[in-house]
Amino acid sequence: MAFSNVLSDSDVAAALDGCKDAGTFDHKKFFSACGLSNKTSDDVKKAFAIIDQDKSGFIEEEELKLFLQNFKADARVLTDVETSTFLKAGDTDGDGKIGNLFMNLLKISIYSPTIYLNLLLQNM
Ligand SMILES: [Ca+2]
Repeated sequence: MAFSNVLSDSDVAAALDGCKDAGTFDHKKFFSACGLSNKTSDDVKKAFAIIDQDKSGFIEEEELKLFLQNFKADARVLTDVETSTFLKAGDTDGDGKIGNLFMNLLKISIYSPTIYLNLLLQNM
């Protein structure tokens, strides 16, 4: 399991259960339920690297669509609407993909001072 070093199995199961029906995915809820919101920026970077399957340094629309399958192989594919909402939430510069993280999403959903500080430092 790709995320087993970063997240607990029961948190992941709960997060997936919360969005098992098409149209119910909400990234803020998901990040919070799976525990990613409380992780250090190193762990978030690891998560980003897992989701960025082709290692392009960005999370593209196709990768977002398969987002849930990174957590569980037989999880559902996100709907087009869910994918585009998710993409817009993280695509701060409007280039159609999520780069400078993922952390942008986490910043919105939690405001962890540690993560935010690290993000600022990286961008200096
Ligand atoms: Ca990619």
